[in-house]
Amino acid sequence: MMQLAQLNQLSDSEFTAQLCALYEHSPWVAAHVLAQRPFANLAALHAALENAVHSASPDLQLKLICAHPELAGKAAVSGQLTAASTSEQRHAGLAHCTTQQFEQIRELNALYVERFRFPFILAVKGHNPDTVIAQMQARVGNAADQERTVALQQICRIGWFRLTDLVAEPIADQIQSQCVELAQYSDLPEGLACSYLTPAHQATALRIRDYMLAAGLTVDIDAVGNVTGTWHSEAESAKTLLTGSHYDTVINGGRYDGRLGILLPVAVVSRLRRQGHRLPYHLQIVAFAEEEGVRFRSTFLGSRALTGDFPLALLDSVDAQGISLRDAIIAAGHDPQAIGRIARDPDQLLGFIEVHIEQGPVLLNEDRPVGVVSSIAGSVRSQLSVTGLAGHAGTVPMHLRQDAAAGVAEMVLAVEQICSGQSGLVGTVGQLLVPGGAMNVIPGRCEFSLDIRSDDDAGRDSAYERVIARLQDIATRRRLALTHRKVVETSAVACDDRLSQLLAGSIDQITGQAARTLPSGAGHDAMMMARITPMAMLFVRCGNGGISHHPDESLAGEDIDTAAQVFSQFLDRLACQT
Ligand code: HGY
Ligand code: MN
Ligand code: MN
Repeated sequence: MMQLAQLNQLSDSEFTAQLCALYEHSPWVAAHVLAQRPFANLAALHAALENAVHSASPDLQLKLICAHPELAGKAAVSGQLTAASTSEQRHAGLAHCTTQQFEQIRELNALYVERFRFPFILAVKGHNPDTVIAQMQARVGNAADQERTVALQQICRIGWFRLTDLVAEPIADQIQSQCVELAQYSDLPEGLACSYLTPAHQATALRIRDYMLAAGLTVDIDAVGNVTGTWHSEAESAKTLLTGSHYDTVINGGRYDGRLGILLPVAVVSRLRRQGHRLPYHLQIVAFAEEEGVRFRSTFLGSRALTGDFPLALLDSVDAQGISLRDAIIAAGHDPQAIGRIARDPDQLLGFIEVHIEQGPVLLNEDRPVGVVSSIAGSVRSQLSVTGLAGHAGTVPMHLRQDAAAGVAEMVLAVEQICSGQSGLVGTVGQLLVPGGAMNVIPGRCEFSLDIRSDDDAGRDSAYERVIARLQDIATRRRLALTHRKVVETSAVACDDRLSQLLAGSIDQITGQAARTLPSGAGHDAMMMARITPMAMLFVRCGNGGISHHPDESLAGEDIDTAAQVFSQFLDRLACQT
């Protein structure tokens, strides 16, 4: 593969010649971006090529669309396809489909061309004859302008897959630009919010699927929206090592939380495969669809589907718009009835390893790029509601008020005071709301959240009881009613010694420094996976004081490089023990 740096140096004619196969018989696309060199990363080059396609005249766009062959069509039968199309159609099984499939595709091609006067275009990577036929059947009824848009989008996807097969870039550049690209899919006009199964979340899943396909993985999106890429071992009966992290985010979050743990394994596997590397076990990278608990206040939905304890009772819970979890899953095109089939067989697993940003300052303060997680703090999270008496802000004397918000304000300070008094204990009120509040009305109701964590379960549980008791005292004294409901309760989890030692040995070898072991105050999918298989976690240093769950979350390229080398070394060390 050519390095992007080399491509940037080529003469104009060599550059155009190198990229002429990306867009079928249409070298003008590559020529169009010549003047924009040098490209900082592959994503920037692809964005420029995509812009060349979308900004071309309608005539030129139609010419580009018509330059494409039919799928399993006459050109394929007569061997007239370009090398790239030949390979793509062969990998999708179109050169060996059954007579019936072939006949169906031929009929659908004819119907499609008769309707639209241009060929049906699909990036067939990851497809098979049946899914190609399903796509043709789904699209043949579209409106003409819609199909023209889809055809150009598919042409750009084909171009991107071909580009990633042709040109390589430094792993840190790839991961950084993919984190930037995924952060563009947001529920917000500004900043990153990717809540479970929103349109932004679904677009993120499809882009992660494409990253996995480009890395040569077999990809599946399951009934709760987890995107799983598998690198199959040649030993069919081999066990599976799971890795991955979540792709949903908090509101106004950072671009690395969760995503690094998906993109780094994908990038490492892509390079290992191209180097002809083989593993004696299957490697599955899981992009978990829901970990943060933002939309339905239930965390770890993605990983709990794999561990077989997805909270089915929650399917009737509703989000802030009154949409049930069940309806959100169905609206995203998934089948709630199929959730039970996602559970993994623990006997088939070697373990689970999660790569994640530290989300704290320890590695930064000790000038270490990576560390091994010793344990993950457990947490108890509750939704609380305080009811007082609404009234006129101007007429009710202060001593007669039952002000719900004033009561909660005192309660928040009580949480802070109790949780400040015990090492390793933290307490947070992250949400606080006066439903339907108005400036001139004494709050009759106030809702808030409570998140208490510690790496010591007993200490956390006793702190939680003391907090609730204190909140009740405050409510009683203020003639308020307090209700509270636990929504999450996860015990602290120790990481597996054997896998952690393999990680530590990999860190020693790659960094030349004895590995630092540290606890995680943040929760992670790994704590769910620990219920069915041994797990370990690799922490990667964060910049900006270690800030996270914030747009200033940051990660240095050299630390991505180090983490990728450690991850790769870990895979090999595990292989030696398998
Ligand atoms: O809240 C947490 O610890 C994680 O970021 N979901
Ligand atoms: Mn998080
Ligand atoms: Mn996370």
